[in-house]
Amino acid sequence: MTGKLYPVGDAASDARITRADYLRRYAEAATDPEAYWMREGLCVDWIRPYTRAKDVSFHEVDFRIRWFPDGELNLSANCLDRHLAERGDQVAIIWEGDEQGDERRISYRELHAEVCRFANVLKAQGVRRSDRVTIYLPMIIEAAVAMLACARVGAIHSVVFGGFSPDALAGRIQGCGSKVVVTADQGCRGGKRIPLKANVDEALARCPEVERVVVVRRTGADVPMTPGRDLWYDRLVADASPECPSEPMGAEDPLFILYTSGSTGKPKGVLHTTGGYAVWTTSTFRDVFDYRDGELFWCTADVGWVTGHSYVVYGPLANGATTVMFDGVPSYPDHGRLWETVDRLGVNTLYTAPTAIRALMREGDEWVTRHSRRSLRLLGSVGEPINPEAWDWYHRIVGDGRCPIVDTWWQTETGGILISPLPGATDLKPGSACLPLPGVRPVIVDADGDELDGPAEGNLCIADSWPGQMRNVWGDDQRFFQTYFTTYPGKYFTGDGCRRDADGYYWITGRVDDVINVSGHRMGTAEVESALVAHRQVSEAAVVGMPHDVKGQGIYAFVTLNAGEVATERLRDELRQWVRREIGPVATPDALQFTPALPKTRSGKIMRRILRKIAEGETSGLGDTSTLADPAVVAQLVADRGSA
Ligand code: 6R9
Repeated sequence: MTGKLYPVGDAASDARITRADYLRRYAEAATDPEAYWMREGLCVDWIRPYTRAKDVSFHEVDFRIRWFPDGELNLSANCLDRHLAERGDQVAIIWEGDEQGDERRISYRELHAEVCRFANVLKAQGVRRSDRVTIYLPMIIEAAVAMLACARVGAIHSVVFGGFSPDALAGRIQGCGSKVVVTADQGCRGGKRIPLKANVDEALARCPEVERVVVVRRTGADVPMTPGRDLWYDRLVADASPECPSEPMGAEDPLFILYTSGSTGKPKGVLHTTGGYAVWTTSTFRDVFDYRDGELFWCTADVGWVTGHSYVVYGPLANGATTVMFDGVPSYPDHGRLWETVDRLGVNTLYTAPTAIRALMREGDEWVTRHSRRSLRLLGSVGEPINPEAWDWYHRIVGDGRCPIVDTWWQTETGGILISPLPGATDLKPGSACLPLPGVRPVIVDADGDELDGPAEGNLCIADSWPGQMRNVWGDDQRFFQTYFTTYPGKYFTGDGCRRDADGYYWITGRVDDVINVSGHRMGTAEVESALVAHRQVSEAAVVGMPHDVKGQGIYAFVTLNAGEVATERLRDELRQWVRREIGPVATPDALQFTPALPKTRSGKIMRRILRKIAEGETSGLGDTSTLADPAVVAQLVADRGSA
């Protein structure tokens, strides 16, 4: 199957990159990467020009990933200062609140001044180059300000999603040793309040190293302030100077840490550095979204995820775009929210996740068609595979069949988009992320690590580096190499399965490791399991993904209780709430099945393959169960399935 084809057609007529351009650039980047990147690197402004582009080896003996290594730049200056002369009065960010029509606009000049003020605040609080700052904020302009202020003074930001629990927050603060936390009194989501400051207070009971908490007033709620530790953002900023020179940063100096779930252990602190990340987000934003001056770009992701870093903040601002920050949800106050907002603001590109598309599709076309959506030119999708039905609805109903869809495949680790159509260059196939960007070399390997040619299905690796690649796991060099470069030596392993069709198009089939993709958010099965076993009545837990109509994947937990404990409906609810509190709402199990035992091999390994099948409801073809220590366990699991 190669899928239905949507030819480029009209989109090509005024596109900046045509098919011929794409093919030429792809070939150049493949044959002479050094020359290609020496030129492409100039999409950002350098304080000190680099004299070479690429310095990389994926092999253990001389392992290194360095891009533009002797260059110096500042990403905050690239996002702000360099636009002041030409577009100082242009709106940089439109903030759209949780309540429909609650808007705030900030120009490049104003944003520059605000970032300088907050950068001076950080310095006054003792923050220096390479210090870590944890940002735990809602989707408000101050979140972008805090990120850019860190980048300006050379501090490393670690943004933690506002939906994470105090526990998860504490782990991430300790993980990178932040001494400063930036938060808000409360957040607002779908009409509800999120107690951000209270969560910070709870987390900090376990983080004695934190010296300062800067609190933004979002709702004006009365929150307790710890004297000597907690300070109000507005007071600090009001007294600070609106001028702050940006630190010249080495291209390989760290820019940020972002924690993400892996298949084992605690979440990893993915480390990105300055130069390569700047070049990758700047150039991919420009090319994939074919951004034109004066347009309005809306990525609905939260800054707590990598998509928010790269395509709400850095990519758009480095390009001098106007970017929308949305502090609400697509279902509030009703299911027409996105389209009402698209019309009211005049959005040209909408970039969102399949889970949101599927949820809205379920509510019926009326919510969409009662709004004009005439401003839309391009639609984007990210975070998980988009099923062809949802793609078709997005294209036909939301885009009235006029707007190309860019289905962009990438990861926290990749910094920015790697595989995606270009709107004027690529014929589209619903459900396929299509083709690699110039400089990206995907390869499909089989279980033995052999590269497969032509049409094939297997594990997705990337054969060579690109500038936006992560550089390390914070505080654990071994884990970086071990996680990504040992499964298939000499290649970066993505953790995704993938098919390549006869036209060379890539179809991502989902994770092949123990990561579950819930509504486009990564959850490690190990994290949910350790939360469950922390409950005093639980003995063992195994967690797998299950198909879910809206979320893509849901979380299915198998739980065994301690001797003497009784499985009840109440305990099932309690355990689901427990996980929600321990990690956050995204981790709440959708199904929880009590079982007297888990299926294990004789060496004691849980056979997840079998649990996955049971969670999928595929109880007939369970495959070979003869290696199990106790095959009777499986019959019991199947019999009890309905109870979850
Ligand atoms: C950007 C982001 C990464 C994982 C990735 C893959 C899945 C992302 C996708 C996609 C199919 C797409 N994924 N985009 N799968 N088609 N267009 O989501 O980063 O949170 O690190 O998740 O998401 O499985 O490996 P992250």
